[in-house]
Amino acid sequence: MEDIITKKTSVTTAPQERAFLVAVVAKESTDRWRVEDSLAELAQLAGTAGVEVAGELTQRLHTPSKIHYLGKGKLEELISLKDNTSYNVVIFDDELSPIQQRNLEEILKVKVIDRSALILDIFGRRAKTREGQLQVELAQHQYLLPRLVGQWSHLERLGGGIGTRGPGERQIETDRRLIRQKIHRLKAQLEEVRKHRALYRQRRKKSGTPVVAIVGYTNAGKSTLLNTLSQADVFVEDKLFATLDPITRRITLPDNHAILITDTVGFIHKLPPTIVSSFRATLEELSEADILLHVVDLTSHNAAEQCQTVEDILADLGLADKPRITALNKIDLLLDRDKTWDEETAIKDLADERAPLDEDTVLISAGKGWGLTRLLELVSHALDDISRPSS
Ligand SMILES: Nc1nc2c(ncn2[C@@H]2O[C@H](COP(=O)(O)OP(=O)(O)OP(=O)(O)O)[C@@H](O)[C@H]2O)c(=O)[nH]1
Ligand SMILES: [Mg+2]
Repeated sequence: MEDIITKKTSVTTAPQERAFLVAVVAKESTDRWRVEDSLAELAQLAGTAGVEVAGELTQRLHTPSKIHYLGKGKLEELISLKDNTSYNVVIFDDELSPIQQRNLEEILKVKVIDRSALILDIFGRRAKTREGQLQVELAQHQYLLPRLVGQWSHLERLGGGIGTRGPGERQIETDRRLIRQKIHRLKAQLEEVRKHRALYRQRRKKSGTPVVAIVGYTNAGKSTLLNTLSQADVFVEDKLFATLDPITRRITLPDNHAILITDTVGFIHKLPPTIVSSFRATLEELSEADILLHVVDLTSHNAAEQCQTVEDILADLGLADKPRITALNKIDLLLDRDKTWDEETAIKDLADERAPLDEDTVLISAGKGWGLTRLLELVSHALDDISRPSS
């Protein structure tokens, strides 16, 4: 059982994996991400998982094929590229159906995984606390359950022969039952974690200290901001999903009021649905917050798409109407390197140059500590608005 789980949700068991990345642009898709950008991000995810990228390929299709996902010609191209690029795993940018995955593995004769499995693999390595580990395990098992069917008939077809059919089918049932039992147990354990968190939040609420939750795309600088604001020592890294577990610190605003500020898991384009449902305990921290502080990496050329992705996920979580402050981060990287800038001129120059900022948006550099006074003023104002709602 463990073997199957590892095979389906881990990409880095072999010594060095060389991945070929594949994306299909469906003509009817309403996704605002350009396929090149989505693939570049997939490469970044592969890098975070320690996988080398051997090459990439895209195809425009009306709808992806239900059998092989790719069209026939592209599939042949992919096979012909194997010798030159020596890839030993293929990663698809969309979630594959169990049948597509199995068929592709049979034709390509290498491991085939999808973006969801890759993200689950990274989450698996990043989870440090019991809560994080339970949530990732739940997501992995939920991802795995519908994929078991292919697993055994795949083995049968490779092994073939008399007598394999019956036991194989019985084996699927046994494995499915075991996985369902495991999902059931994980859910029960997570329910305990949720209750504990809820109790803790209740106590926090009684104390009357407002809570601000930092949200944003992965690698936007959320943990860096928490560190700078609270002199905390949260792990920061230029890789994806450095943070999985929520962490809360107490800080004092310029108006001398105390607030609690929480840093949580980042979001990403095509975040696997099993992650969203499994991370309920963690994500409930967001729904309990008084204000969401959305940190955006202004230097990313996909800043707009990243913002939209975060907003879409927040809307899915029912948080679209939660009071929001937006902090456009990493402005230090946008400045002329030959000049020495101070905080005030840096912000003024950028604000003049960029589109006018609305009253809930600030320019900051979490790394350099720029713009944070203004940011905390906005937090104070927003909290005042909440405690004194306009009639
Ligand atoms: N130059 C510059 N780099 C920054 C700034 N803020 C964050 N970074 C860098 O951006 C990278 C990601 O920062 P994190 O704070 O780990 O980002 P995060 O949003 O917590 O990311 P996840 O936990 O992975 O979702 C790190 O290499 C940081 O040093 C900034 O204001 N300026
Ligand atoms: Mg972080």
